[in-house]
Amino acid sequence: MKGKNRVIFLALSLSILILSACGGGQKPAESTETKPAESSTITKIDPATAGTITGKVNFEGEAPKPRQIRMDAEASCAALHKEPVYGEEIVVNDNKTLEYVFVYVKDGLGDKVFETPTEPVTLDQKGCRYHPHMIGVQTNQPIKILNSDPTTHNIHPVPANNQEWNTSMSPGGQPLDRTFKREEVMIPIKCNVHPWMKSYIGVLKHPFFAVSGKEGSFTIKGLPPGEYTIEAWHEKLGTATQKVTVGAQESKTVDFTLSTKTVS
Ligand SMILES: [Cu+2]
Repeated sequence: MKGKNRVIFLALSLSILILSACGGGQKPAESTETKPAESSTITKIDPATAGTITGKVNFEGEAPKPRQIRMDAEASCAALHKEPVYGEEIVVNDNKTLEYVFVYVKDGLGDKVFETPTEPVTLDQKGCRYHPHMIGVQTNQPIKILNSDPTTHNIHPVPANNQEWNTSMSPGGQPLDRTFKREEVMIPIKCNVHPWMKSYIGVLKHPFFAVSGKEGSFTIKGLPPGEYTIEAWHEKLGTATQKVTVGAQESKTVDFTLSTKTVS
């Protein structure tokens, strides 16, 4: 390399080095953590304008035969049941609707911030099962986890967007208090001791969600007027979405249909 070229080459190399040192590093991962809101920014639910969405989640097709759970591997669990126990992954009600569908406002609330409830949602381990099978909470809302069984459980959420943890809970021990900081639909929960134990927790930044019940119905109350996308999420049958406009004090019906064909 000749004199002048060499100088240019050296200068270029130097600037690349400086650039890499200053700005070439990895950007910190963008955090979607929800901090407890300042009271001044909280959107208060106004009962004079709040709307409601109610509906049902219908099941189409032939209901799969309920799967019997065998607890023989753990005598202390089996001893807690006189009747057969069935899986809750697909529960088709007598009226051909589905239980345990998480229905929530997926889109339409913009940047609105809602108060974090201080009241915990309880998740119990009873009869070597989770009760209830599915819950919803807001980000940073406490979840109170109980062990009502005479056996040890090891509760283990397996989130994709939140902190993973697992904790052993012995019989008669203190309840656990836990929170999730980020939105996630849904977090699977398992027990490291009993492979048949499974539940789901939906975590949202707002209070507009519900879990369909024994009649397959759900109610989402207190919605500010607006245009919303509502999603129904089922652990085996996939999701369905619908758009709905809710006016002041309006009550809208949104029904969903899921089948073994809707699995996405
Ligand atoms: Cu367990």
